[in-house]
Amino acid sequence: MSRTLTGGRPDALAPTWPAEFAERYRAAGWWGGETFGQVLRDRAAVHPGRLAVVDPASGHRWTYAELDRRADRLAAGLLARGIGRGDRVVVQLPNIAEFFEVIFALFRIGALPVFALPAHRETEIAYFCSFTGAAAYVIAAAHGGYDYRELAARTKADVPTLRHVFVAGDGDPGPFEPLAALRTEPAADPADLAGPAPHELAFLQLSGGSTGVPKLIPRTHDDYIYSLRGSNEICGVDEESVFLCVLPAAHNFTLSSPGSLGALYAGARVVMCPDPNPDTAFPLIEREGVTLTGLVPPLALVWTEAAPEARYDLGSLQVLLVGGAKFSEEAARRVRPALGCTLQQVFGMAEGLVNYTRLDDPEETVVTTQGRPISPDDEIRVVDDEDNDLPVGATGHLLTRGPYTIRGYWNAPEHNARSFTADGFYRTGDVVRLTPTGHLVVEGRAKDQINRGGEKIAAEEVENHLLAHPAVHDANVVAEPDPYLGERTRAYVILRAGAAEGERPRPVELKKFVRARGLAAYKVPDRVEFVDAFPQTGVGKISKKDLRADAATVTDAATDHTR
Ligand code: OOB
Repeated sequence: MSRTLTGGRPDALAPTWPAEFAERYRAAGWWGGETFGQVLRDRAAVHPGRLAVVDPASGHRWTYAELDRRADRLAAGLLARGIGRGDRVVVQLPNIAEFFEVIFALFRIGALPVFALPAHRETEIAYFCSFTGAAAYVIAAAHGGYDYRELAARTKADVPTLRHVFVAGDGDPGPFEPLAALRTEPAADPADLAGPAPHELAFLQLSGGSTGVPKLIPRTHDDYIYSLRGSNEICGVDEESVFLCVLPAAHNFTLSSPGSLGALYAGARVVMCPDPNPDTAFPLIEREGVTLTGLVPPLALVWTEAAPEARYDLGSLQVLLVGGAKFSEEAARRVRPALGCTLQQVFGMAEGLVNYTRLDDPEETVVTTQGRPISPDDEIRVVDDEDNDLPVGATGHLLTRGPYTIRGYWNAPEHNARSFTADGFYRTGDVVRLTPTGHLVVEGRAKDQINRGGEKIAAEEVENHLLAHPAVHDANVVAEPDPYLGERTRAYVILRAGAAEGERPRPVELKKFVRARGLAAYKVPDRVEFVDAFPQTGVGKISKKDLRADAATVTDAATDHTR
């Protein structure tokens, strides 16, 4: 049973770097002693009139001075409601300007955003709120046809620590408080805004995970800001850059590789893209002079197909970052001819390590590798099943340690014993090989996870929900290849022997059942297949390897595809 935080300092629940490593990272200049609250203050002082955030849906065009002022006023409103240093606040917002107002207000008072995705539903949100003992939850009234006020009402009824729900944007806040009401407080006492120290936690990010519930990733100001500085340098981000925020703003890729926070760190401009379709994104690229953006492989394919037909001038786009899942060589080769920009592959993880192909890498390296680490102090090991180091070129498990890779998940000592080596290397679960130039090639994955076009699904989490169905005896979820998404989910299910013909659910009913349990739609299995038994290994364990092989070869047209 996982422990739930009820009080005390959240930093105490985050494993941290041993003193000698912290000293080394500071001495090397990686950890620069900055905090997010201060960075925004500094940029607003240096160029108050430059545009920081553009939100086409609301028409907001906030300068650095305006974003800074808004963050201050919101911070005052939060403090007045008793939210302060160390409090956890679940933030679930679409790509709207207020996302930055909220997170910088929280950074400034030392409260910790917990970054939920718009796709998350009751199961995930209730878990994030209760596991972190969140004091507040920030939503938009409705988005993408979904009413977050209803989700918030149910969550608030279930989670005793949750004192506040705040509603961003112009929508009707229902029974909750609109952000606008928080902004009416008189300015906070600057002493209250002194904020956290650079080595303290900035936020909790979500892990894609391979376990029953997502794990939380504690990132500090020092380590995260270092990853931004490093990313900006590698991706050529400077104050003239314009970053288009296409994927969900809260995802680590969109936030920091180099992402919107990299852009704001550089004093550049962030343009919010309300949805990722070329019909929405392309006109924004033309109008706002977008210079770089980041996409998952399936979207990169859609954009490269749409670009030659597009009526919009995409000439400002210099760099397209593609990551989150393996980008095929063939698709990678199409990027420059179609979009006229440089491709950078990104192989990163919310736990830390981020690899990029470099702007001056030869084309072959860009299309055939997933890049090399940001930092000279990123330690990379490629090992066999017994943790023995393998020679360069051999394929094995990727372990990593470094100045922006966590030393453990938040409040999860049991997981940490498994996910980290005794000397602090993170077991990424990725199977890779190193090229002689030090670039990494992702060859596969050893973790029990499905990577559905960049969206990560822990098999165990979905299996647990299937097992809750009264007619289900056992369930195993694996990846099956998909030409567009790379992978999608297939559930193999054994029904209870006693289930009479009329009581046997159809695949579509099991999917509905999982969805009705309040799980994000992307986790609902794409296919459900009924079997009498699971293949076994020599010692009688269920062989996921054989199930994966079956899913890769047997594509039964009769299987139900409705989601
Ligand atoms: C990014 O972060 P997460 O935390 O959602 O997922 C991390 C995992 C990696 O361990 C790997 O399994 C997979 O996603 N992955 C890739 C990949 N990029 C990520 N697999 C193959 N090729 C790639 N290029 O997904 C993330 C975080 C920061 C930047 C970019 C992606």
